[in-house]
Amino acid sequence: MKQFNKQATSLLLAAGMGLAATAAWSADNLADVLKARGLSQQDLLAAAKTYVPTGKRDEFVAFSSGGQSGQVIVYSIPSMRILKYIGVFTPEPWQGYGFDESSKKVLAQGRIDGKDITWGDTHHPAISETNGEYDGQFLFINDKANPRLAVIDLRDFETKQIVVNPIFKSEHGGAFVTTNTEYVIEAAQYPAPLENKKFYPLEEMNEKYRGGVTYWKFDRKEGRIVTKDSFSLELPPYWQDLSDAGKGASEGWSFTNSFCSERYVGGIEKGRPPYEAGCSAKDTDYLHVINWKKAAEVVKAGKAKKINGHDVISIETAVKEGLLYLIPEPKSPHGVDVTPDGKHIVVAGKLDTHVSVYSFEKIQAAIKAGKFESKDAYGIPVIGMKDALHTQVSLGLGPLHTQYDSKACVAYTSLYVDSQVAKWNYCEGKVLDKISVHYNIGHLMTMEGDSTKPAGKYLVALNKLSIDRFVPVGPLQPQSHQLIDISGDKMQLLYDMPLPLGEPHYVVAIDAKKLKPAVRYKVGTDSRTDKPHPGAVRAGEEKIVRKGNKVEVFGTLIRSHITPETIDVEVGDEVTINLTNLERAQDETHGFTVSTYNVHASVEPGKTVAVKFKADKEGVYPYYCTEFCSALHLEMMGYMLVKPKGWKPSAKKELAKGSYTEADYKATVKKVADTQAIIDSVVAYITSVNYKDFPDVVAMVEDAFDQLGKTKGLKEKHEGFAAKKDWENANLWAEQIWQYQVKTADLGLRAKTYLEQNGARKVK
Ligand code: CUK
Ligand code: CUA
Repeated sequence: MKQFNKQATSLLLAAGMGLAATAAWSADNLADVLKARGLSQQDLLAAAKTYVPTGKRDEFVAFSSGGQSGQVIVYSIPSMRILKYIGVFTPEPWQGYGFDESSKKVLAQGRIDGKDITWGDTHHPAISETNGEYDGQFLFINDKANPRLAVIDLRDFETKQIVVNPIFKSEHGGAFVTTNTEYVIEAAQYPAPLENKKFYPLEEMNEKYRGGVTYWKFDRKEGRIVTKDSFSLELPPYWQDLSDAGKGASEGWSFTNSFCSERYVGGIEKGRPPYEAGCSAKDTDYLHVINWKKAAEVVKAGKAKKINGHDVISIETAVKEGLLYLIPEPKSPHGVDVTPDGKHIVVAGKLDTHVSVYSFEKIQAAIKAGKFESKDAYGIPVIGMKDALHTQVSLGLGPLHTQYDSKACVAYTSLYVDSQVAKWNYCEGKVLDKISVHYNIGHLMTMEGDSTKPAGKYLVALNKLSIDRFVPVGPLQPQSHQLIDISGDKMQLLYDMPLPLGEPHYVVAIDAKKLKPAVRYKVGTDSRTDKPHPGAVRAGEEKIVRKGNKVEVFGTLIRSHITPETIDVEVGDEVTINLTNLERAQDETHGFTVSTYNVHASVEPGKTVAVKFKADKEGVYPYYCTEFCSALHLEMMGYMLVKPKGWKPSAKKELAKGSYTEADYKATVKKVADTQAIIDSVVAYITSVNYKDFPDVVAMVEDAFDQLGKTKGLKEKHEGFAAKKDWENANLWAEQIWQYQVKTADLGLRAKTYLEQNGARKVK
């Protein structure tokens, strides 16, 4: 503590001195602020460790399950700033997810028995791995409620695929990846008959109900799960819970723990004690130890049976082929976490104070020697707990999940009942430190802490209750993620973060430098398939095609207009509007909606998206861009006119005219000349430096000239109208030149600022 105070004081001093030197922006000094806000020196230190100044970036990016929101939450560490919500199992309007045609198709992959399921209970995100290290390419996440798994591509942070588990009715132990992301593991939770739509009474639990674990084959090149190459292992009707893939020493194996190996069936309404009593009666449950590499070969050899068209290895075959073993684990365990070197497997029993550390070497020795203490009711060999244990450590009440540090042998385990995190040494089996969290922690997570190379530094506690931490917002309270500094011997609580979007169960964090997201799409890309979109067009190719009662629009978006600006249809027409964003500049996203037709698209630079609907109501419907994309964003609109069938105008009528004068025209022409002078000076600067070394600037410059290029022929046009003294047309076409100039200048100035701030050099 003394040490800490000294540190804090010198920090305070240094900061104070810094302020004194540059305090022009504020009359405050640090000591006054601390006093006024009631902050301690320790608070100040925590703030300094988490604060990311404007313009700077965080070190790690976290992907959190969004729980019942069916989404993924992306935030960065240590500032704990939220960056994005990714729509996964649930429609997400901002991204157009579920409101445009391509993303509807992704959500439709998640239909079960032909029914839309538009919510999910996401639990465990997993980042793709290469040699057991996070590679930052893909993210997987499971849906416990409706057994599904989703693939998110981290090039654009979009959900690309949803697969439905063919044999489970619920699941929990996913998503966990093997060390080179060959497979994504997903284990069942509540046992049920594996055949779809098959009914058996609960009295036949032992015979007809089954659990299991599915190995989803992942094709990294395609970025998709290949369902036909995926397979499952049938398991007894124990309630499989969490899984983890072996690594290093245990490469090729996977581990899935379970509870309710009692196979109890509750029934309060029948006078039977409830599940919670019957499912925790025994002192031990089973850890499933599975040789997935060998299992894949067994499937290849044709030894699996088909259930619902999916390859399933029966328990009998699994035992005969030596794929499946059980080890007792105390007591109603929850987490199973393989150590970074793959030599140990840590299991925590919710109702036991201990964590059990199993030795993979001992497990293998027992298997080789054929040394089993018994067989379970399904004939699966059971390895004796003593024969497999490395050590057991008493940590506290309600141990759940474990994560690892960059320091050898150091692990962190959440203590649900104690509301604490325990830091301990799994090699020597001793407790090192404990810290209180607020409150009732479920998962915890260290940076890259479930990979072969944990990065240490920070730990996030995912607390189930926030109780008194935040400003009250009603009975449904925010979730509470707490950031803890684990760089020293003693853990230090740094920051409380409320999460307002469903209960996150698990989160994974990756070094931000490993992520390589794109800033734009190749023009005309369907982002959900990564292929060229059939509705894409380039500038000048826009058109409206009618076939019977089908109207298809091929349009474009660029600041600040939508082409076309009028869409005429008849009542009952089926309307498809394809839109391509022609921008190359970073972050120039346009949105699109047609009023009251429940469609929305987010169209990032280069993307092509379609919205589709039936124009079933006669009337006038504005459509517009939904992202504030430029000074004239509000003008980025058009009208869809839904006319009665066979409607004809009664008499030829013209659009109303303005009352422009020669003076108006001359003023506009002058404005155009002045703006051109600004553009010329910016262009002179940009071309005087090495702008070609900055890809973002090159894209901006390309866009700028694209905009300016559109003025071609317009000068002749307005001069032609001026010669005929048509001041309205002369003025408006001159004005249109200015509109393009403004966008050019806007981009040019942004490029100039970027170059100045990023150290561009003069070139000859
Ligand atoms: S689970 Cu929720 S606290 Cu689904 Cu991994 Cu443990
Ligand atoms: Cu495009 Cu607003």
